[in-house]
Amino acid sequence: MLTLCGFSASNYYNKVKLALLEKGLPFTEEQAWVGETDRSATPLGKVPYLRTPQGTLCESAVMADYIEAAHPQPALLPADPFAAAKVRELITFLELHLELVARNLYPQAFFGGTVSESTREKVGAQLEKNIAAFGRLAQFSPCMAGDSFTLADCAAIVHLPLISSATKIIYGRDYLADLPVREYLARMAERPHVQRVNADRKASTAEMLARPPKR
Ligand SMILES: N[C@@H](CCC(=O)N[C@@H](CS)C(=O)NCC(=O)O)C(=O)O
Repeated sequence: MLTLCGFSASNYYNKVKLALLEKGLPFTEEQAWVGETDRSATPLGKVPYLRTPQGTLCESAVMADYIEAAHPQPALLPADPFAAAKVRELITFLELHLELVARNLYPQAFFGGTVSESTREKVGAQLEKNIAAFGRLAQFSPCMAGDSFTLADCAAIVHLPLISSATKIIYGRDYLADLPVREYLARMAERPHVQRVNADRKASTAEMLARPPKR
């Protein structure tokens, strides 16, 4: 049995949770807020982490690969090595060049902090460039990597809304507006497991924001 540890407001947690749900695998959830994680499982204190019968794993990409290799059906990666690499290319691009860059805005966008003017400018320019490049890789037809639902969709469904919201809040404009992201997310939200992840996310976000501030 697998245990996914972390909390449902986290986009990286939800990427793995969606993959588990779409694969129909039994798993349990163990709530661990940032600051309350098992450091033997996640040395940087990040979530998610995964308990498996053989031991623990951190880093969501590693978990997704492990889950896919241990439970190949239903497949969330194409069997063809090149097609599978194209799926991973989209995930890496989304996380390294979009989400991790936009993450610099989250303290102000979502947590009542402030980001400096120079960060605001630098991140804005990087996002503009990286999102245009992402638009040349992403297919949205109807899924991220073409016809089939893959791990790239598990990533896009959880990361893209955050990038839209953060840029809307900080720059007054959704930097993803030129791509068919809204239509894509609406299409994906027809899937029952996406609805479950989104409902859990809302409940967990409310719980997170109601927690007493860290000292
Ligand atoms: N590369 C990591 C990123 C995970 C990540 O950044 N998680 C956030 C929550 S969404 C976190 O734990 N932040 C707390 C921290 O970095 O200390 C992964 O893919 O699992």
